[in-house]
Amino acid sequence: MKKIASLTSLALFPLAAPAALLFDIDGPGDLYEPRELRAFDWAVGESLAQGVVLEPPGTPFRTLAQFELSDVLFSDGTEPLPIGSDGPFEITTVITIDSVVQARTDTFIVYTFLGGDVDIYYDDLSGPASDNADNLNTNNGNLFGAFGNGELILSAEIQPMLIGANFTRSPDVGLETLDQFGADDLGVDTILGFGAANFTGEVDFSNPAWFPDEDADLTMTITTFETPFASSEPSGNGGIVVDRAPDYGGGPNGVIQGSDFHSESDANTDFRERQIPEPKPLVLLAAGLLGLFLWKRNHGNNNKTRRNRVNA
Ligand SMILES: [Ca+2]
Ligand SMILES: [Ca+2]
Ligand SMILES: [Ca+2]
Repeated sequence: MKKIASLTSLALFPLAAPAALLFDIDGPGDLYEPRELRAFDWAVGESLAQGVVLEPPGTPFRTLAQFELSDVLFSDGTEPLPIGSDGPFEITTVITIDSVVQARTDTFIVYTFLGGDVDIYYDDLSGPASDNADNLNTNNGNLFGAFGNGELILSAEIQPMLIGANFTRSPDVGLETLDQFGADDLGVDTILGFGAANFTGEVDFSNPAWFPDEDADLTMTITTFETPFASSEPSGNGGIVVDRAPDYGGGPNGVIQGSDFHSESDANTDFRERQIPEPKPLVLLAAGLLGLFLWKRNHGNNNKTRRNRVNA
């Protein structure tokens, strides 16, 4: 009887391990096959927190962020993807986060997530050149929508979170040029600072040609919100993400109350198969572990147990 219980526990262990989630980089295309997905590593992109600058606690606001995928981490290796002006395809994401200012000091701000959406697109670049999320094109007026077009391959709903993000303003330093990537294309100064965000998303749509498994969840980490832009080209004249160009309020970035805050950002996304809690297997697992414990105590660990008693 005890042996049966211990065998049951061993048989249940695979259920406790993270399940593999399959991903096919080019969906129905022939270049790639489905492999076990671990994570997406996005290229440096950008975020725009709309109307939040210097607003007091309790103020709701929306943050938009956009990234192009640069590396796919599979269980058997990493697959680098073409980015920028390189084809033949691109995978991009557009993120909408609704938040509220939770607390702030002169140099530190924390935000609470109310919700939001993550949409991921596969674009075969068969549309106009302006559909290409090439940051070098971002200041010629063509960026608008480049990160949010193509075929929707995954959509997730951001879960509310008490403390979701933070931003620290570097104290005692003056303003700098916001666009320090190549030429200054924006002509805007900025305060200096950095922040981060972390949230989970419940996938409410996945395209089976790219994600053959039905139920997936993800954890998204925006590892940095940072000024100035030092390693990627900010979009400006062409607008950012969904609906409009940055509004600096006529002053430097991060200075005029009620204006947008524009920052360079980096992000990655971890994927996992959805784990639906089922009490019954957990009870069985507990019973199995108890059985294994009793069996080992009565057999394998007898000598050790006696020795410990002597030492004590
Ligand atoms: Ca394929
Ligand atoms: Ca695109
Ligand atoms: Ca530039």
